[in-house]
Amino acid sequence: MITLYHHPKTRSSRFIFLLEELQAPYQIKTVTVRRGDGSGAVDPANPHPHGKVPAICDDGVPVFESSAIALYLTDKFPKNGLGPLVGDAKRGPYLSWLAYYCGVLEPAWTMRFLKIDLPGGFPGWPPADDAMAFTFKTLEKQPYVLGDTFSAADILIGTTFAMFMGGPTLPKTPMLEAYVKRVIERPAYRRAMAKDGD
Ligand SMILES: N[C@@H](CCC(=O)N[C@@H](CS)C(=O)NCC(=O)O)C(=O)O
Repeated sequence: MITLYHHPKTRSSRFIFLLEELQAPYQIKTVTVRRGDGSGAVDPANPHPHGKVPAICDDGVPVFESSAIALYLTDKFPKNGLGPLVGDAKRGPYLSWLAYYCGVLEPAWTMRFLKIDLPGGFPGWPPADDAMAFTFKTLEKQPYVLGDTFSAADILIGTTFAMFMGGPTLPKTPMLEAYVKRVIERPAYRRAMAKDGD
């Protein structure tokens, strides 16, 4: 049984979405987190080393960081094909997009959001415009980041786009709108939102 350590309307919400897609046995444990406004506190029940969400426990074994959790869950519950397995030609692209999401897209967007720039660029990731250009180019030629196959990588990327599209860091374009629609119109997303909490 998977326990998802969750706080409503945060990065852990999309793991309810993924667990619903996977039809995995899971329970949600709602925990407190520190909020940007200084309220809230780390919950001692949360196994995440920094008290963040998401984290999961699988029979007592903790897993943290969104990309690691996505990979762990799609490997463990493969029947609905949410993540290409070892031996599948799409395994490499899948791992790349999971890592790219957390290691490139998130930091690049965060710097842009905070209006922080370095003259020579950042040492570990490209400028936000380059990362977005690559992502958009991929989605212009195919419905999902892996091609025709919806995967957990789209859960991470599509739900982030859904949240920020039209804001200062992400334009609202017909292509992006169509992608977000494909992701959030899935029945598992609706079920997840009903379980997300306030
Ligand atoms: N890199 C982490 C980020 C997790 C994260 O920052 N989560 C936020 C909620 S969206 C959080 O727990 N904030 C509370 C805190 O920073 O203590 C991941 O993707 O899993």
